[in-house]
Amino acid sequence: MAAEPGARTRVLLAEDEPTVAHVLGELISGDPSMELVGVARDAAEAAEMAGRTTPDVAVVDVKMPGGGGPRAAREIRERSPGTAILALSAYEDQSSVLQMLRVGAVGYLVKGGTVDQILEGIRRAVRGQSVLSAEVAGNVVRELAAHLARDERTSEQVEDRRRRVLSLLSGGGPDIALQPIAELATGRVVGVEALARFREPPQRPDLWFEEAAAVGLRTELEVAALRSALDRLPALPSGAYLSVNMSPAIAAEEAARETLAQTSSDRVVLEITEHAPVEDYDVLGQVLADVRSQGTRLAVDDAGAGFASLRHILRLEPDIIKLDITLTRAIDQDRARRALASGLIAFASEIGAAIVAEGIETREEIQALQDLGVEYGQGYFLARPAPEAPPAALALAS
Ligand code: G
Ligand code: MN
Repeated sequence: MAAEPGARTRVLLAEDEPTVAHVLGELISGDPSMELVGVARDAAEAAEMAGRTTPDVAVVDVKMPGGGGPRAAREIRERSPGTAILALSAYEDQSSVLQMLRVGAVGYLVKGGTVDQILEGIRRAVRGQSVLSAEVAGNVVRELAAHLARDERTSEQVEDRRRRVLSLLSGGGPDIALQPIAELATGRVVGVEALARFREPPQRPDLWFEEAAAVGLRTELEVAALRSALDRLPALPSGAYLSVNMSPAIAAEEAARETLAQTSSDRVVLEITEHAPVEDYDVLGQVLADVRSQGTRLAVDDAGAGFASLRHILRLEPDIIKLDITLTRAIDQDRARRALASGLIAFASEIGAAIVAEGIETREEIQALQDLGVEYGQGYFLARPAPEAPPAALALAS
């Protein structure tokens, strides 16, 4: 609801961490166009204060006690329907963001944003404009934009998505395509990556996983994909390993741990993407230690593309480092890519890891990679992902 011209924007802060509450409180009271009407420490208190003070904006921590941000947001809306709710989080947690939006938050701020970003976020919320933190990762922004664009976020739509994911799961999960990983010098197939494929829209695997996450079924979908992938192991050329994908957040989930415990072996490589942040290295480390003790090797996927590269790789101590497709692309024509790749290659040999280059599309890229000392690769130039398992060796026609 728009404040009257000249009137100060009345802001309620719902935040249980005292230091954050203090800093934000100071920030809001210090701005001449704003007035802090209260600071609530849990969801129930936030609802009560909102009912009493009917603020223009409520800034709500997504992880607060007493049912968390989503409960606080829901109850604030009930007691004070004119209040615009802004979710506040310590990190880019996609599922909390989506939950908050579903119960009616108009936007999202990341703690640690600049003073200006936070104040501007509050001003935009009161003008009825959507608020997106600049720090929210790209895929989250896409999801958010889609959500905010919909005026009516009906529970029917959520139910419909959920049903589609559940129906895929009850049908045995996604299809699997197999793409060989070959020794570049000989074409010998050393491994095969299993990739999830979807016949139904949105078809793109990343979008399917995002949709599943939005309806609380991400773990289920990842585990289904993992199981379907592991089923293909007997079809592989003898001696080739099966490389399966998993996001770091899922690795610690009970269902994933069970599947891994049942199927880990020295013919399995677990690829952990570098695109997603790792929230707890200790937990992830323990899970990975368990599967590695059964012979499973560990690969860092998409290296050079995402989060905290070297620190991440260093902590996971992988057996294999997969160079991201964006580093391989036209590497023969680009010194900067060669420099970055050669840094990663030196680092890999330092820690005793093998390098696999992803996304090779030309002979020239293979040559440049070999000149840099890369032994293994995969990509359309070698073979596209296909439903059937590849042969034991690829013909690298010259
Ligand atoms: O995140 P991950 O590296 O596991 O994903 C690999 C994706 O890249 C798969 O969807 C696969 O189909 C695709 N892919 C594999 N090889 C190539 C390639 O040579 N070029 C392009 N553009 N994509 C590829
Ligand atoms: Mn992968």
